[in-house]
Amino acid sequence: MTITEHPWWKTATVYQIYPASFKDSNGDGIGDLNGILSELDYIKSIGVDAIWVCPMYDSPQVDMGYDISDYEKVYPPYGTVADMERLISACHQRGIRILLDLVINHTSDQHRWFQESRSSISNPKRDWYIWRPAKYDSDGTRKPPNNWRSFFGGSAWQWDEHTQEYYLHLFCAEQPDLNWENEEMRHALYQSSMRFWLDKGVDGFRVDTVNMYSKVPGLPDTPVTDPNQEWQLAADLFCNGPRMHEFLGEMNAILSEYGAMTVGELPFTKTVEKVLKYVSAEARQLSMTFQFDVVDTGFGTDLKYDTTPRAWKLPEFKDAVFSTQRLITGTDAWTTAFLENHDQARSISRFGSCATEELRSRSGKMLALLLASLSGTLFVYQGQEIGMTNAPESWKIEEDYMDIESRNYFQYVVDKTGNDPVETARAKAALQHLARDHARVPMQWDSSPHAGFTTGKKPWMRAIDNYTHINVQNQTPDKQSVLSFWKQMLQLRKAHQDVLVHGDFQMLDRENEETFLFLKKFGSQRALVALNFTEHEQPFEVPGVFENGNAVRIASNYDDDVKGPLRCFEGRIYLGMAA
Ligand code: TEU
Ligand code: CA
Repeated sequence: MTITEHPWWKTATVYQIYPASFKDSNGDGIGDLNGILSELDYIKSIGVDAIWVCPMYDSPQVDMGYDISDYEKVYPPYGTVADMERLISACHQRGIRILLDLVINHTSDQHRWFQESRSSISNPKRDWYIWRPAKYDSDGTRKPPNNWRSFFGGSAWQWDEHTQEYYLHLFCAEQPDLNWENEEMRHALYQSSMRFWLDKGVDGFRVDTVNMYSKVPGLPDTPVTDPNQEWQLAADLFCNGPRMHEFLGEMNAILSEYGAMTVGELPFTKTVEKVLKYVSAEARQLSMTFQFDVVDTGFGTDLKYDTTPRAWKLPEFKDAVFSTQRLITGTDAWTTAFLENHDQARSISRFGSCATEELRSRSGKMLALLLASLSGTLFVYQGQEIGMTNAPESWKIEEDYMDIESRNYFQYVVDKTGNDPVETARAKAALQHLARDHARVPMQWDSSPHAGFTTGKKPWMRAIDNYTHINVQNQTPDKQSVLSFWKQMLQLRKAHQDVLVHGDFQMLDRENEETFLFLKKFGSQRALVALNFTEHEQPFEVPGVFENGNAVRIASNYDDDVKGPLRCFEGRIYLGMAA
């Protein structure tokens, strides 16, 4: 099959699983592969077509498995390679495809390649990572090779006493960046991380930080954008480097032998021209990418958590949606739709409301309706289908938050401000609103202790107390639940896939700060989507986009078919022919 005919993944909905927090099968408090296996029928019942399993490889878990020490082994608390083989075939038996997470910008510092690389300057694998000598100030103080900041704070360079050089780590010091300039390394990497699992039958990969493999030659300093900080965000120098497309071409040659699909994470890439180089079918690089425009809404511009809750207005959100939707208009490219993943706080808490149970349920359904009507491959994150929320304000950063990014940021603010109460309270509010932790809590299965996630005494991370009423068991038989609504929306999306999955997106009310109206177009088919992002009634009339004004309301998160104003967090889809 050529990539331009309709491959399976275009109309697919993918369900993302975070192994540590999905389901614990043996009571040790850590989710595992057998836990996933035991819930495949549940996953199937939602109506999804594929799962994406976050890193389940062997790892010291400094960054929750994004620090891989062996691509060909499974992290023992999660299970074994044989368990993975069983999971792959159990998925396939049910007609579910399975994607793994391909994390190849860096490895763990415990990977044997890095152990060899750091053992001496003359080791044959020395050049498999990015080593540089120190720079020295006029007063003889040792300095890293450049001023780049790591994503998790501090310099992106780590001094190695043993060989007296620095190595580069864009993420934490335990995640050294691989040197993609070294061809031998690349081929060993493709073999170990890709072929090993493709040979076992996986259907594709979510590709971590896919645009950072090629860095700007010479690794120069980045211009100082924030003079108050020693280390600067250097994204323009380590994203989308000159050899990126050559490397992806090499990878694609292997992936296409297996017909594998890829979805690459494409941060810091905003212009359509740049994105199209990754996702146009003709370019043969990646099947699709995750753009960050939508999930970055409300982030601080330099530091993500340097912000306050809800520091955004609806037009910005709409522009972000538009920038991902427009990728397929008049091109051969493909796109994705998502509001959550393991790096994002919960969408209801960010874009809806959980002030009351009624508001949570209403806004959760409105967001489901939005996602179901966007073009591209749809990704749903575990717990999103039952409308899980952020952890409450009562949670303590030092005790209940586990993510290295959250903890490092909070510590940075404490240190920088001398523990200033106003500044630390602001940082805490930002984390309560945006931290990655909110997605990483135990999945809420039922109202038994720890949300039914584990039968053990203590989960690795605390469950959110609202599991007593927000859980799979409650919502499954309840026709009015967020879960039941998601199931309906996924069916509706399939039933109208031309216009909902493949249609061109046109924004109708950009300046409106309360409602979001857009049109989807496919041939002469039209779908009008109307969403109220507030608790208050908002004026609305079906605009003159349909032939003879004829349109059928095919979906809503309210039962009665009212034509007038949009009620509290109401969402509607109307279908008709072009005027
Ligand atoms: O995230 C990479 C990524 O693009 C970061 O810039 C992201 O914005 C980060 O989470 C900062 O908030 C991937 C994984 O999804 C993430 O979980 C890992 O921590 C990271 O790569 C390192 O492998
Ligand atoms: Ca377990």
